[in-house]
Amino acid sequence: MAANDEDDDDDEDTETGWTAEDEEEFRTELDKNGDGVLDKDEIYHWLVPNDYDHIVDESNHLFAEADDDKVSTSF
Ligand SMILES: [Ca+2]
Repeated sequence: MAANDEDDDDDEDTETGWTAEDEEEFRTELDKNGDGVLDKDEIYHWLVPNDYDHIVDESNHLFAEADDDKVSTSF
């Protein structure tokens, strides 16, 4: 086992730990106003994306956990 096996992403910046993909995502998706930092609204949209419905996800999770015979319908 090599000493650096946990970090198998060759593109990762050793100082920041960010990959080129991380930086691209930050610039194009997260930093909406392009000022180089995330303000509270940008952080909120990062943590709670508009295209993800937590209620539906939790409902599906609860039904899956409660459904003993695993015959269920997801929303
Ligand atoms: Ca910003």
